[in-house]
Amino acid sequence: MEPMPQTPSPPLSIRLEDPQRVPEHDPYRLARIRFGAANRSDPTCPDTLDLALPPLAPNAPVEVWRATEPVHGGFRDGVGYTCTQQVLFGWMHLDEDRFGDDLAAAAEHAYARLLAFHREMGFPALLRVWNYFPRLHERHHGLDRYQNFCLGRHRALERIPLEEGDLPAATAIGTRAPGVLIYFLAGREPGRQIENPRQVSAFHYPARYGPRSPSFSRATLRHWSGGPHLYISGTASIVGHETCHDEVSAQLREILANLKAVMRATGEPPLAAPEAGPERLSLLKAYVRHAADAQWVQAGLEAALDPVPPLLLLRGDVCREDLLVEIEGLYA
Ligand code: 3EB
Repeated sequence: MEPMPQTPSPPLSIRLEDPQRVPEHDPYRLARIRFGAANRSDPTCPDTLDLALPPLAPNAPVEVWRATEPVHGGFRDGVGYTCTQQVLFGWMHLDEDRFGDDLAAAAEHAYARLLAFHREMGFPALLRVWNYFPRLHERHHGLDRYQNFCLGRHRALERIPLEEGDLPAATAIGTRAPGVLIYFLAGREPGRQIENPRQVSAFHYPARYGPRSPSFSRATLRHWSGGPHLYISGTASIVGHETCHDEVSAQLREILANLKAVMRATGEPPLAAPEAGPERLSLLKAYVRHAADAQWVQAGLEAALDPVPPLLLLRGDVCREDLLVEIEGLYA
């Protein structure tokens, strides 16, 4: 009998799922990301991470990355990973005390290791990175910890052959529990980096935001056989390089305009269609500084988007003290 012709699909899906329905083991699972009070990782169970990002709505879902082929994984020199023929998920969970509270040194160490790891594994294209660490606004050596993080990340990145235009999409958010957790998605072939015409590229921010600019692009567009994915970075109420609005609902509207602008900047239908906006995305993750603002974020999204995509509201600190909310998105 001839095999059924299969519709090609991208090598992974990323979805929010009911924790009751997520099995303990799944041979096709790349990642299971849970949200709560503490950071936890287990080298013997490298597909699972617990992040210290408390959900701000009842019945918190789990984020599940599922592959189209069986996954294998392991843990090597501080890096946990899972992979298929086409994609690599990897993470590092660092105890900062080893670095004497020097987050620049910790970030430089983590990035040097992660960058070497995904290349050695044969997945040279870093598509998307998530960075979580505590006490984001605390000051050290004349800089806040987010600026120290940017400095260390920059130092590791400048040692490898990488152009500005190759920087991955990213998220960097403050937690309230110890531990630095960084995880990423890498592939065999690069995606296309997308910038937002409404915003100065983060890697060109002026020095007043820190001695080294944040090393990330606004989004990565990857055409998998089977369809495009757009991985949109954490997006805040920034126009040009400046924070706009001091009220959460106004910041949310600016974020929605930025998300739409990033989609348009791909220049490709259906993402760039004039009528296409964030309601076309398949996942939104909103980080809210003050838990009490979650209701305004939820209400604002419901008023602006029909339908509201699958949404996860998390408590997290955004990297400038005047930013109250930040939203990342996925089109898949
Ligand atoms: C901004 O646009 C908001 O340093 O990796 C968003 C996403 C932000 C990623 C990062 C920072 C980062 O500047 C902050």
